[in-house]
Amino acid sequence: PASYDVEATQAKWQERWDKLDLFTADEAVVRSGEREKRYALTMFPYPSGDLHMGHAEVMALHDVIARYWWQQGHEVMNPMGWDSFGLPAENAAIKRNEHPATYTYANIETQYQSFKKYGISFDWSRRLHTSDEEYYHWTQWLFLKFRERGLAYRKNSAVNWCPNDQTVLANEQVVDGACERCGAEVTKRDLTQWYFKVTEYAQRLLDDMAPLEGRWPDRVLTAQRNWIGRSEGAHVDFDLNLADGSTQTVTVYTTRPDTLFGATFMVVAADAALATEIVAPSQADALAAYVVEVRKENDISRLATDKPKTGVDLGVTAVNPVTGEQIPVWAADYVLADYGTGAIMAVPAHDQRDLDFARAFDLPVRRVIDVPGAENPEESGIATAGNGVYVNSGSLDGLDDKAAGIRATIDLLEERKTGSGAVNFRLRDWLLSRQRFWGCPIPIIHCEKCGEVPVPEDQLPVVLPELTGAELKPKGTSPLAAATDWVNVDCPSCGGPAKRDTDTMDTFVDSSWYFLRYCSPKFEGGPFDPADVKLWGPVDQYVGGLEHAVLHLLYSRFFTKVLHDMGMIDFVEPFTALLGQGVVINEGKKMSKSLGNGVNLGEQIDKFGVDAVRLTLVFASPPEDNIDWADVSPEASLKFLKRAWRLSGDVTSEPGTSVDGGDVALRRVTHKTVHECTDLLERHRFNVVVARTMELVNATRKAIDSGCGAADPAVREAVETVAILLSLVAPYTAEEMWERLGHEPSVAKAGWPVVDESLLVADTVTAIVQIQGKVRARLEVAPSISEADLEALALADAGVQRALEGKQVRKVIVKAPKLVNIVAG
Ligand code: ANZ
Ligand code: ZN
Repeated sequence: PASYDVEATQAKWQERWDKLDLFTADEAVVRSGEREKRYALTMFPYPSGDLHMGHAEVMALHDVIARYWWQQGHEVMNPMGWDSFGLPAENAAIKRNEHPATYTYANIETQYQSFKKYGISFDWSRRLHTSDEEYYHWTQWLFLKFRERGLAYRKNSAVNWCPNDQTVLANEQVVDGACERCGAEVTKRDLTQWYFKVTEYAQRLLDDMAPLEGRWPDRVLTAQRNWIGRSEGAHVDFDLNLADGSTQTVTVYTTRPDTLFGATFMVVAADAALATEIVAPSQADALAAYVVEVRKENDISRLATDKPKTGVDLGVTAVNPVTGEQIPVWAADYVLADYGTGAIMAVPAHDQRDLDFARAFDLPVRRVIDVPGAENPEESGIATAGNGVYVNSGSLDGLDDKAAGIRATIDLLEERKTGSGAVNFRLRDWLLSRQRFWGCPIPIIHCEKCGEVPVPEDQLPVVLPELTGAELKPKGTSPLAAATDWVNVDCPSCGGPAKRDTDTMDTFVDSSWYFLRYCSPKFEGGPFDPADVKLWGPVDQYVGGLEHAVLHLLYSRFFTKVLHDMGMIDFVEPFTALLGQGVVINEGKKMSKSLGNGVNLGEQIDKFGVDAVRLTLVFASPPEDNIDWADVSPEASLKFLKRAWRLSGDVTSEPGTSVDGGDVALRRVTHKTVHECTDLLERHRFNVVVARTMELVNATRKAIDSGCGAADPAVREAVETVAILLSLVAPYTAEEMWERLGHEPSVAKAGWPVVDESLLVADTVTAIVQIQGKVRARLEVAPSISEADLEALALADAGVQRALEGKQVRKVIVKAPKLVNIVAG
């Protein structure tokens, strides 16, 4: 054909690829040592609609890596599935009055067809859906194993509540005080809920980040580090004198034990049980009224430094363990109940929040560090946090170094047994219960006699009950409770009447181990076959959005460590390398319905074809950067693909023709391109790979039209190289070119071109220009330069012209490309 028919090419190759079955990863060739394994993974989607531009981008980038690995001769496992439980699909289903299952599986089918059309090198034999019974069977099994290890437990506490989604949320799902999913402002509720004990792994989650340095984006590592929030300091015990004459010890956590001599009052989180426990009867009503107000606030506003301080005097005193002074104890919102111990020693001179509080309630301020050049906070109202000389601090007086002060205080506390050095983490346990229908049921039975009883393993999975219509809707308590036949069961332990747990699990539980299931998706003896995970794991390259920096990417690390400790896997980090792509925006703004600036992927594909859309996304920017659809041109991409395609029709030499003796200039361009692209691919500079491919196409076109001509074997070599490079980005065009070049499919397995190093060496030579036998200039010229061109260059050289001033050129002897001899006089 004379022109490139995008539609027909897509249809043709979709059918052929199905038959060719190119990308089913084979354990046998890895076991035999024939090929090295590579595990390429991209985050699986929620089935809450058809694929959109964001999916298209991440898949296009990810596929470059997977396909490059295949070309390099590796056995690549590149699976895909669906994160099919959860709020996005459930909310959408409810809106349409459909059952979440019907809606979810219909969308999965739609997305599956889109994926196939999109031509990603997925291994579909490993397809999984987390909402399938055969999958969530093992989510439940893992929950029970975690519980056996003390890593899943129930407790009552004030939890984050999304009033819109009508369910609790994990801390990680509260972003700036709002629900991560719907943006509604999050409030607090007292509830008994299930937790995973992530805190037990806090230190290891930090330590194991070292090898990820440079392989994961810095901002993800930083986000995780901050989220885990390790700090070093001390626990200090204060004896409280309560209103009824009794005493009680309260421990505070501080990062500045060295300021203990300046602790002039104590503050307890108003909403902590401790406040209500210790409050004097005369202050109890004031506290209760205050707590009602505090509950309405989120943590961010509570900790804000710029807001007026509020609090209630609890009417009790505490003894400062080093000064022996009686100091007042207050309740306030700026101390959080679930951080540290929920109580602080307030050092107003050296902590601004404490100072603001002291000023608001007329509490004493005492400077204990004299910071050179800083005003005394007692007068200035500005707390000082820097290094200085200790004053009013007993045995510390005269020291002038923070670290020494901290060490000395901890020694003092430990000696007197009123405290000790301590490490604190900001990380909280992961709240996993959800009051929603579309999730994995928690496999626990509650028996009045026996308490929590795990569902026996041979009775897993606990399958979701059949509910319909209004029963499915969120109502603040779990919809599963409506299925009374399902809820009421015999206790597996005593046989008495008991009830199933009616909450479902956070969907992030499902996605915390899916990458392991892919290794043996049909395995019936456990969540995965350890031998297969040993073969494929860990994931060599993970590609996806970074909005899950402290959610999925932290939870998966936690699961991996637990499974390692259970002896089921032999690695401790799930994702060896992580690439986070930017987002596709339009006209400078995030695509949204309200702005009406959405770009429909299907329409773009219909208009320009899959390859042009993919190429546009890869070419637009480095993977990490955002892509503004207003700045790119899929039309230009299509034009380029047509240019490339046309080359394949021009080649006249036979496949397999020896390239020896082919045009050296073009060969140099080809080999330099491959050499550079290999390096660019390793560094994920995929946009530059496309640019280099474009240059190679131009050079080849020029060689055909005005250079060595289409019959030169160097032209075939160049066009074959273009096809292989394009196979990473534009698979349809690449296949079509490969076929037109006389090869059997598939170009996906053609193999990466081997670079001839001798063609990479500098492609210039030095020409010497002599006048009367004296060297006057050295010129870098192409080895193929003509005698006439070299003579002209030599005579135009500034140094040569100076030497010739006032003289007449009598004779020029040119020996291209090395020598020009000028005789003048
Ligand atoms: C006395 C002190 C003096 C403090 C000083 C700071 C400066 P990070 O680094 O985030 O761990 N704190 C402890 N528990 C708290 C709670 N539940 N809610 C709010 N604040 C709390 O912070 C530790 C510091 O935050 C602790 O050290 C404590 O104040 C405060 F010049 O103790 B510090
Ligand atoms: Zn029982």
